[in-house]
Amino acid sequence: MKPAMFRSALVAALLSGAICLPAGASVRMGTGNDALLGGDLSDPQDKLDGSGDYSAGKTEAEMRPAAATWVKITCAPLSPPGSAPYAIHPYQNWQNQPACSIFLNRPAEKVWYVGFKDGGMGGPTEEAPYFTAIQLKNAYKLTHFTLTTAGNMPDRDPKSWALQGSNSGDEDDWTDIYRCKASDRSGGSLREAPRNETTLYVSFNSATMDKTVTPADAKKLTAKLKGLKISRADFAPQTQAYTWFRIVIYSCYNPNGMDVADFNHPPGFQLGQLELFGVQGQAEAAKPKVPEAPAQAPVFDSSVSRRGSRPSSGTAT
Ligand SMILES: [Ca+2]
Repeated sequence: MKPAMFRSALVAALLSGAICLPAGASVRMGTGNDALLGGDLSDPQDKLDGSGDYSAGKTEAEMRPAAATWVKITCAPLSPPGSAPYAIHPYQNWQNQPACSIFLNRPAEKVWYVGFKDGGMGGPTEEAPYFTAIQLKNAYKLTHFTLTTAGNMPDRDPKSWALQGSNSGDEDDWTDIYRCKASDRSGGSLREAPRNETTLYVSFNSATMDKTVTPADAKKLTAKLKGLKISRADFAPQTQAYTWFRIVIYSCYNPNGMDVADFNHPPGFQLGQLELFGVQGQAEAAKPKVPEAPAQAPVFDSSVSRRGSRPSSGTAT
């Protein structure tokens, strides 16, 4: 292919959003807890420290961190009632590595882990992905986010994944903000090494940064980037504000399966941290629910919440 043809094919592919930008498009921020930008939407005051026991079999209300400012976290997979309790809600995990870990500011010590065999249903798929979703008190247009890998076992990194927004949190109501469809490391932006690395994904470049992000975020970014230029955005500037955001994982680098060949290295998924940043906006009202059946005399009281039922709608206004 001639260089000009290659360039136009590459531009077309990038514009279509069909492929993940090549490694290097996203900015490396360093490794360890100090690489985080901090003050993100899930914990604006950096009050959470990841301490505490998240392995006990207590209720969600008992285990939610007292300093948490979000409305709600939902996640998958969870262990259905009656099965082995690998993870019974977003704040609990048999190995003290619950879904909420990705908001606890300590990726060097605490990660979200799902073993494919032990509670992971054999691994994430397009039809049944893993996710952690967070509902915030206000709606935001996402301007940038960071992902931090776990400290070991790089093959548990997400391979195909997306960052999505919603104003209902319903299973069928999520919009891609950024999607990575990597088939190998060269197509993704998360690196095998170094571990515990924070990668920044942006909807701006250095020239447009100050008018895109909040003044507080501009200050943090300027300090952390230390003069490093951002040549291009990873995702489109957002016009829609969302109250819900989620990281959804469709595959990891280690293949799916229920076999554990090495008990010191079971196949699974791990993620160290997710930081979300945005400017406050007005959420579109969540779509009204259309009743699926004609209104008849109820045969059961649907107001009674059932254990294991889907999360209820958010409170978007
Ligand atoms: Ca944080």
